[in-house]
Amino acid sequence: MKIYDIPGFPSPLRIRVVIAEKALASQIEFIKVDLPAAEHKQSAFLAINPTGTVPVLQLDDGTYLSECTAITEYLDNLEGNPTLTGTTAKEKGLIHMMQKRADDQLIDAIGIYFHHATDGLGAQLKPYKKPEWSDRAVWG
Ligand SMILES: N[C@@H](CCC(=O)N[C@@H](CS)C(=O)NCC(=O)O)C(=O)O
Repeated sequence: MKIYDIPGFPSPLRIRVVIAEKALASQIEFIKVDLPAAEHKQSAFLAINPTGTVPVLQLDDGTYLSECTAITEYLDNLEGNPTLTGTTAKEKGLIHMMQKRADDQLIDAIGIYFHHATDGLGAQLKPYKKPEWSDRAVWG
């Protein structure tokens, strides 16, 4: 398997934690995507993930999986302990609920604030900024 990501960014870090917890590092090759140089907005990368974000997991059969929740679920369903996404119906439901809440109400809100209320990744990568959106991110 291959992971397209860049060290030090929050979403790639989420998956690196999963890989560490599941002890899968020896099975994964990391491919660095140069975000500051906007490599993730070029056609070659958009062909593997049209949303233009990292991380992306490439399976050995060539399938590409993006979105941290989907990658986490895939890796968790491979063999090995611990189980991260639940074993019973109740655990799976509760963990899915908390991941969705964390994404929608925390991580997305921080991202909106970062990209629109600060310089973020720079004008070249995010030319469109709407500072008022950061109020929505902070105050709900
Ligand atoms: N919903 C996505 C979000 C991924 C994401 O926003 N990744 C950031 C890095 S932390 C990214 O690629 N940002 C580049 C950009 O937005 O231009 C996921 O869960 O994987």
